[in-house]
Order: sequence, then structure tokens, then C-alpha cells
Amino acid sequence: MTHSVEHPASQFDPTEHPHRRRNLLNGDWVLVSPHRTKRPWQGQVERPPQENLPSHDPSCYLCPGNERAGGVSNPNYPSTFIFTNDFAALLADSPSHNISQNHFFQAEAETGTCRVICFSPRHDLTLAQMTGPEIRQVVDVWAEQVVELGASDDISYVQLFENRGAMMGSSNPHPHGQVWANRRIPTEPAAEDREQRLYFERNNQPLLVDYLHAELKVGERIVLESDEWVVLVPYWAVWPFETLILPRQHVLHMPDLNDAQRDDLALILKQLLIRYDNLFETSFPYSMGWHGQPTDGGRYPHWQLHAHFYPPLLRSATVRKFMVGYELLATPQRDITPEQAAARLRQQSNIHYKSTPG
Ligand code: H2U
Ligand code: ZN
Repeated sequence: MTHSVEHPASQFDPTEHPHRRRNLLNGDWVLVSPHRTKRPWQGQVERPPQENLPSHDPSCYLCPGNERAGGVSNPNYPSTFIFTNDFAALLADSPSHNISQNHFFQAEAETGTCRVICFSPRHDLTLAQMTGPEIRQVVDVWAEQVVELGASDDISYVQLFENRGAMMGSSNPHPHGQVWANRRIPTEPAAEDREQRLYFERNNQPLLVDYLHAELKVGERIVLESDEWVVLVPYWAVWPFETLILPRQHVLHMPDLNDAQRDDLALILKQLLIRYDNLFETSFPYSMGWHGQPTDGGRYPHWQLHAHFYPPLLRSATVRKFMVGYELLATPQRDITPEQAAARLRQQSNIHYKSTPG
């Protein structure tokens, strides 16, 4: 038998000592290794995004009036514009027969639809640079998409998301997001449904409502607060500057947001994105998306609407975090603590680094 030396709990310092934290929303664990932040970097350096884009790019398939890859032309849209993805990953009427039901080759036919949402006709803008009322229109479009697509008996989940920046695989700098809606609840919302349901059964309270109260009491992971919303780095964040946006009230999904909550959301989104851009003085790349209750007609009082932001950058505009090796094979790991990340984001100016004074 081997004997390990037990250190008294009082010596544990979460800013120094490796530990793991549990993701309350999906049950996964993340390894936190704060002592590792000092290691040198001689690995891959990314190319910063192209600056000084034109307001209209004749070769962009999302700009107003231009022809898309599928041959259809975009209208001269003045604000937001939604179209069915010309290369949709899900189709409404794909055949459902001929799927083998063998233990070794399990498969299910999946149906649904994919749409692209242009946030603005301006090729050169990002959400961070759009005005509050313009972002509010995007919020309204998000809510409308959940209502419209979720109304179908064939749609159980509507996933709104945005891939921003080439580093996250976005194909085009034109400000845009996507919505994918399908018949079955996908993996991540299904895990969140399970954990929120379990907590509600035990505590008769929505998990994220109680979690927000706990975070507000501690304060150290809070990034931004407004009348209706709170932005925080979750206790279990995997990505260096990952954040969670939570409403103060209990809201099941986007369509339930009232006017004040929507206006306020537009403003806090802009505030967060300005801070993200200021952090490394770059147009900050990320994947973001909304999670709300499923739309299969079930009862989901345990759900709380929220948005996740997953940005890949770690040290600068050109050094990113990789999810490889141990992370792929064992469990995700981070170096900078969520508390340190929240402090860095809080310190950022609320004026965009590109805006000219005056
Ligand atoms: P990104 O969010 O990864 O940039 O995706 C943009 C989507 O736009 C992508 O899913 C679609 C692609 O299939 N697209 C069209 O529907 N029409 C086009 O003309 C080009 C790209
Ligand atoms: Zn464009």
C-alpha cells in the first residue's frame, strides 16, 4: 500500500492548486490547473482577423442584393434577413425507412431545418458595433424563430447560435448567425434538461435561478449586471473567457421575454461584446448560442433560459486554447481560473477600442 500525505483543507488555494469543478448544467467535470499559466508558448499563432472591411462586399453571399452559392439573390434588406441554409444539415422530408436497428449499428433518421440569420445589411459591422435598437431587432428575430419553428409537431428543439470569426469556423465576416431546428432534442440541451429536471425534483426551484443567487452572493465571477440580466463566468467554465448570460427572472425560453428584458438584453450583449473585443484589441471570435426549453409540447418548469459564449482565445489575439490531447481523451482542462477571467473582463473599458473619441 502507498501512503499519500494529506494536506489540511486550510492549505487549499484555488488560485494555486489543481482541482476539478462540476458543470451543474451537463454533469461534466473540468480540471483547473492555475499553476500552469506561467508556461511558455512556442506553438501555433493565429492570424488576426482582417480589419477595415467594406460596408458592402460584392463577393459576399450575405450582403444585400448579392447572389448566394445556391443561385438565389438576397433582397435589398434594410435590417435583418433570414433564409433557409442552401446547404442545410437537416432536411424536413428526408426518408425515415431503411434505418438498421441492429445493436452494433444504431441510427435514427433525423429531420429538421437550418436557417441563416443576417444580423445587419452592413458587411463591416459586428454585434459589438451595432446600436442597441439594431441588436434588439436581432433579439426579436431569435424569439420569432423559436415560435415559428417550434410550432411544428416535428420540431422538439430550436437551437439559435452564432459562429464568429474564422478561428471558430465562420465562413464569412458578414454579421450572421444560424438556427437549426430538429425533431429530437440534441445532446447538449438534453443533458441540461436532465440536470435541471433532477434539481427541480429535489428542490422545487429552477437550478439556474438558485445558481444565479449563489453567484450574486459571492460576486467574484460576475462580469456585468443590468436591471434584467447578469453576465458571469460560470464556476465550471472550460474555455478561458467563457461566459453565461442569465435573466434575473425565471424565463423558460426566448419568446417569453418581455419588452424591457429584450431592450436590456440588447444593451448587455453589446456591453459584453465590447469588453470581449477590448480584451485583446481584436474582433473577438466565439461560438455563442441560446438554450431554452424544448418545443415538443412538454412541461418544462425546471428550465431557465440562458446563453453560452465559448471564445477560443487564451493569451492574445493570436494565441488560442486547443481542446486536444487530455481534453479529448480524458476531461477538459483550463489554466487561468474562472475568477481571474471574470476580473479581466470586468476591468475592460465599456468603450470599444475602435471607436474614435469625440
Ligand atoms: P457559418 O456560421 O459557419 O459562417 O455558416 C454560414 C452558413 O451559410 C453555412 O452553414 C450557409 C452555409 O451552409 N451558406 C448558404 O446557405 N448560402 C450560401 O450562399 C453560402 C453559405
Ligand atoms: Zn456581406
